Amino acid sequence: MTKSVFLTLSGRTNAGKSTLLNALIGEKIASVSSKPQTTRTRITGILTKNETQFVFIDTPGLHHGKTRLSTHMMKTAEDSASDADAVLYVIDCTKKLHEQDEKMLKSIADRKIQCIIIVNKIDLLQDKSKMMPLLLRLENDYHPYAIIPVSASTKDGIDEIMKTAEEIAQPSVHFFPDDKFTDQPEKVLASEMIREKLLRLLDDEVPHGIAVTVEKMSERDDKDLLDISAVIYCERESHKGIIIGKNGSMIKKISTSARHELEEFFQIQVNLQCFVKVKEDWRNKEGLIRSFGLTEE
Ligand SMILES: Nc1nc2c(ncn2[C@@H]2O[C@H](COP(=O)(O)OP(=O)(O)OP(=O)(O)O)[C@@H](O)[C@H]2O)c(=O)[nH]1
Ligand SMILES: [Mg+2]
Repeated sequence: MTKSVFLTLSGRTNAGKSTLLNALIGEKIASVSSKPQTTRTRITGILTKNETQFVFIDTPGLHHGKTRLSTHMMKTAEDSASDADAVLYVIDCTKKLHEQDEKMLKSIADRKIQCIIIVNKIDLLQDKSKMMPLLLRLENDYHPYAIIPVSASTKDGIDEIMKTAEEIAQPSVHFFPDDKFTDQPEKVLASEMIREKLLRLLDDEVPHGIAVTVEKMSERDDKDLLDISAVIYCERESHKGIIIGKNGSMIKKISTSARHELEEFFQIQVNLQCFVKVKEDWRNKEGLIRSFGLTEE
């Protein structure tokens, strides 16, 4: 008999949800960076082990944002929680519990959604007993199904999450082919890999105003080469200058780093062309947000 379980990854921005998704799936499908608000849409990671199919849904982190894009991101995060069999609520154990954590955990408990609290980044704690007060408080205040301390970076505790997810799985058909590990189209995966490099290599001022679309992705007939052409959108001429860099040095660095990851992921040589264009204030323009694929409609 086959089984399946849907789990939504929820939590504050930077808690490590996307790192955890990649660790659970064993493939890098979600962008990770030290900058807040890295994830913008929901990303599904799929893992089929024997009879059970695990579907993990990564969501944009909770934050206080003012743009329309932020509003969409928060709606995506909130809607995703109610769609799943359980929520994996991710907390960074090196930070104090945030008011947004408390609100969200309470709302999950009130809605009787099964909650597994993941206390992440334990590799950063010298003294593990330091997290005891946090664990006790979480247990007392929210009565979750389980609390699991993990390190998404070192994969410590990942097995425990899988075991707990297995307990929740219900008899059901598999909703995805057993060999599939994400529902993201290849063009979206590629644009996210490029956006991740931009987030990592650029200063704080620019990254939030960036969107990347892959316009073309095709394999040559005569050789093993994948041509990818991408457009990087930013909000200001001055940002365009920063992205391109002196004599094109920054865009070259970004392209090279993205190309390496694309080649590893798609297992083929890649010819990557990146163009930079300015679209002012796109994060407040509904039509543009939609054209970048950042809404669910
Ligand atoms: N030391 C350590 N760092 C971690 C761990 N998990 C994530 N990080 C780091 O934390 C930062 C944020 O990780 P992400 O996975 O992008 O966080 P996120 O929750 O998806 O963030 P948003 O997409 O903005 O909501 C990155 O720099 C990660 O490398 C961990 O277990 N240990
Ligand atoms: Mg993320």
